[in-house]
Amino acid sequence: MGALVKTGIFVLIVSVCEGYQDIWDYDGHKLKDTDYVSLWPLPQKVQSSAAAFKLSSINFQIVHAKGSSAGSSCSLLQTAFRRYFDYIFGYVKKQSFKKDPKKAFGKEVAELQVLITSSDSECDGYPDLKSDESYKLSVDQPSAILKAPKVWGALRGLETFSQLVYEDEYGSRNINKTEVSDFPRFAHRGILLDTSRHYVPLKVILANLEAMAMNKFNVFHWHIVDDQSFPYMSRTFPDLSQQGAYHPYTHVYTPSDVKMVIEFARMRGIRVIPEFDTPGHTQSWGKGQKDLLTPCYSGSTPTGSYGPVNPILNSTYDFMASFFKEISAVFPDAYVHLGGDEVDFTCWKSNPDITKFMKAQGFGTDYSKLESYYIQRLLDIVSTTNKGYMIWQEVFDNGVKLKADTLVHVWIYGAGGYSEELARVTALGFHTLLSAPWYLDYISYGQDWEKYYKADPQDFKGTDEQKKLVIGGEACLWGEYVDATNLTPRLWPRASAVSERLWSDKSVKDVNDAYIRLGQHRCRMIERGIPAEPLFTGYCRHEYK
Ligand code: CP6
Repeated sequence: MGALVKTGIFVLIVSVCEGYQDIWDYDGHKLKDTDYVSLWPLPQKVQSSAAAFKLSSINFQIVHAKGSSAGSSCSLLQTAFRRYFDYIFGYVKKQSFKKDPKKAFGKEVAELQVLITSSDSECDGYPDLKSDESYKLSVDQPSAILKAPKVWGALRGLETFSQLVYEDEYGSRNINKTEVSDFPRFAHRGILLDTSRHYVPLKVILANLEAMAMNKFNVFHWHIVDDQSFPYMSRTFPDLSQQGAYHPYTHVYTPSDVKMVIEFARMRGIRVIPEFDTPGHTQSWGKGQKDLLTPCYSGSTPTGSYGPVNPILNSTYDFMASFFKEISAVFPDAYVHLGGDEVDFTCWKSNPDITKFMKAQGFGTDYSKLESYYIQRLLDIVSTTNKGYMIWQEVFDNGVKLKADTLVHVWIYGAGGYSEELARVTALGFHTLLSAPWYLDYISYGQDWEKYYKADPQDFKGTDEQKKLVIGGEACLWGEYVDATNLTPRLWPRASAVSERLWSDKSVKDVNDAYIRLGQHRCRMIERGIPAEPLFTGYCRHEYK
């Protein structure tokens, strides 16, 4: 198998044998496997030349440029400098004893200057849907320069800079003269993790936030509770986790755990959007909150089991008002995800009080009207907390009246795919994001990353105006078959396919080229301590840490 790889102004000829890559330049010189081609996701514009410079761990520094609006008081950048310095020189100690003959003569990049150009760097703020993540990077000697309007772009540029550094055969660090100009194609690039079907320890969540930053993802959609367990420790309603978590002390996220996740994410330019899914998927809520769920009946007697949230009691809405008041204070993001998916009507149908209510409201036997009634009231409650909301597509499908800034999350991969739904949602002027092609908990034999890579959120019939309403997408890792033992390798590098689709230009779709870069990106994640699974046969230079 052979492929042409275009990296900026140079064309490299690549031959692939059993997954391991030998890469040759246009003159027939063999390049090291890490040269040139390991950028992921591919920046909007890269121009690189063959001129290589050295980086030495003794001399090299990442510094604030003169005139930057962020200085050493910006801990977000200070800690990012430290993190990327460590990633760049991660294997220095394992240098071979062979002398590098070129070393004495080679030109060196002695510093990376980081310049925040806008008067407000946003160093102490939270990222949001409108954050500017653009940056420009110029690698030359003696200094490389990274320019970004805001710290968010600087974070993305630091990642790119670190990806340009490669190790030569003597173990020293090299970087080629390069110009990068970059910005994301979509503003919302997320990962959904489910911490209800299995508890996911804090350190696994943090490791995945770190991996997300390596892939320029910027939203952690935290599907924190569901039927199986309620690990979110609420200050207002402590019984929810006390009774509803798998274990009341060890399998919960305390207020300080939640704070840590939010701050760790912020430092990496990642938003945390919590999902509290109702009225379905709420079995665990019922354990610690009496009368919240609908009692199911067999004829005229209660069976002892419960269905979705009970939509006919005022106490339900009082509870939701206090609960979401707390949530809106704990999570700083401007959005919460309110779920609304997969509501099973069987229990509602069995309950005589509900039937009576349906009649009184004139709903007939259309239970989706009852669902809409509930969601409508919930949305009104959440609106008063000054949050925007995201909902799963069923809420839109059922004709619930939505505020104009509602984000409709498309997840159903129907017989006709998902493109008709995107067309319907955007035709009514709603913003939308896509998950339907990116259910990473689904596994199958072979290289399924290609399938994720080929899906495009703007492939549907619609006007340019409609296409602009697509804000991005999320890769979902539902937790039924996933816990701390297999979460990270199941997610990476398969989710990386989604990160390039959401960051890079629409025209970046050469699967052979992607295969080469993704293989190297995966090895880099391993070097950085993320146990990402292999794409196919082959090996990494530093597999065993
Ligand atoms: N849990 C919740 C799930 C799913 C959804 N919501 C789901 C449904 C179908 C597939 C995968 C996941 N496990 N709360 C749907 C959004 Cl194929």
